[in-house]
Amino acid sequence: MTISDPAALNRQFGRVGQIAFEASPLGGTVAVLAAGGCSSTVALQGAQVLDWRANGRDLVWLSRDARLGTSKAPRGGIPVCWPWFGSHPSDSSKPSHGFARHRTWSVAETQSAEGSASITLAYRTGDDDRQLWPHQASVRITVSLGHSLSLTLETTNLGDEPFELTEALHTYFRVGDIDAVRVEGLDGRDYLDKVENFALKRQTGVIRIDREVDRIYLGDVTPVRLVEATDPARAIVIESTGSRSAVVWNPWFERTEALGDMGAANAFRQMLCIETANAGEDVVRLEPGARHVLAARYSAA
Ligand code: TA6
Repeated sequence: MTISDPAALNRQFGRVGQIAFEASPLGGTVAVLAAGGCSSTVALQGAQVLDWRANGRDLVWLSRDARLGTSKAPRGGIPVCWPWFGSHPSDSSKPSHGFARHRTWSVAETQSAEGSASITLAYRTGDDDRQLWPHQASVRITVSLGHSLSLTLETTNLGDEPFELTEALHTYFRVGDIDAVRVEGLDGRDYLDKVENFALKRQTGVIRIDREVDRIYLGDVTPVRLVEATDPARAIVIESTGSRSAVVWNPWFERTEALGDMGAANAFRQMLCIETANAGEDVVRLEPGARHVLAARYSAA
């Protein structure tokens, strides 16, 4: 049984001054991590990181309409897309980005040391998931806060048959102004342009956002740097392992309106998703008993 009562979680997993469980004003239970002057909030719903504050800055964007405990995952933070990324490969009636972001995860363990704190949340597929995905698996995510924020997403095949997995850490970074943003590190990479029906294209130079951008970059995608021209010294560096794809997404005007949960018509100006993924042709095949680990580390200058 999943324990989500904050008092019970604090007794079992709380770490004085570093990890506390609370009833969130958004609804639902969250863990608040504090370490080395940084903080981060992780919801049990979807194991979704809701914020990350470091060097006095809010680095992760969350819609002002975000709520926990509804049938929709909060827009923003770091949703976990699992066990498929985007539309289901053969049945578009199934939920976008899989079902893990809609489930309540259990707390498996917490750790703390001077300057660092981490929490591991776990989910095991069950009867409720069978119609959506006919496999058995366990998934664990460890969110570690210190000088950087790290997420490690580990999938184990608990069934008797192999399965294919796509997934992503769908990180919404907060930016000052989208017009001043550039993304470095993907020059020369091929990408699938979702805005143009998955046309295969090649990136030349840095990425600038001046329209709807929805791309799956393929191949060697680490490290990637998110830089703002107004303050180039304060870049965010994204390093990944277990990934051969990265997604860059900004919905721009029309998609923002269509989404309906971005909080404001111009909210897209303050966010950019850079997602560490196994997506596109980067599909993971897991044999019975096998394990795959996808990990991202975010460091803010
Ligand atoms: O990662 C980019 C993307 O797959 C886009 O195509 C976009 O629609 C977005 O994720 C958000 O998906 P959601 O299901 O959260 O509305």
